[in-house]
Amino acid sequence: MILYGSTRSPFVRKVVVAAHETGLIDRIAHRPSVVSNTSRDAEVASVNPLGQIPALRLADGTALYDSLVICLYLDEQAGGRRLIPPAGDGRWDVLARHALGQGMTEAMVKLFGERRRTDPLQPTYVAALTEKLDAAFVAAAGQARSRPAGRFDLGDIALAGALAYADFRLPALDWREAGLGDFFDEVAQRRSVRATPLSSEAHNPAPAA
Ligand SMILES: N[C@@H](CCC(=O)N[C@@H](CS)C(=O)NCC(=O)O)C(=O)O
Repeated sequence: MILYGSTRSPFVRKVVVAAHETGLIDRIAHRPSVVSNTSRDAEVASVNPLGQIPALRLADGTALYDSLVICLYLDEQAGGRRLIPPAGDGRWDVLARHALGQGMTEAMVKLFGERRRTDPLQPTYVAALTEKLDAAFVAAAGQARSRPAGRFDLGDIALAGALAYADFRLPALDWREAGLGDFFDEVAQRRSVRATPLSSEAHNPAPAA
């Protein structure tokens, strides 16, 4: 399997954490790829017509994207059930929590993009993104309070990734204030999380997300 991605992408990072957690990391070849809203990479686009990372190319040529689809594929390859239950209430709970973490991350990527604009910020848009994130932090903190100790499913991976991305790009966002500090401090100890820090590596000079 070839994974097209960058160490600065929170969506790629979620997939890499999932690959560690499912024991499949050694079966993945990493292809560093530079993309942004305004620069398309031909090789990535040959796998994902949307031009986005992460994108996964299987040995038989099958292309898989986006990050959720890749995570579900990895879980199935590992026998299922590690990251998400195959059916029932538990599956919907994980997917809903994943959607919250994913939505947080998407809002942060937009907010980071707005902060980097050289034309005047759009205060209404920035305020709307900030309000969305504040509400999401409170909702996630409520969910984290009823989380069984040691659980690290796809929903937890998405949330942990969103919080790590906040520290990476938007350190002024006060998610700890909402009550997510204990959750993050626990999951930050996991080998999969420690092995996959977000970074602005040299091969990827233009911030893409
Ligand atoms: N929904 C996608 C989002 C992926 C995404 O937005 N990736 C960014 C990099 S962090 C990207 O490829 N941006 C370039 C673009 O959107 O054209 C997923 O979860 O995989």
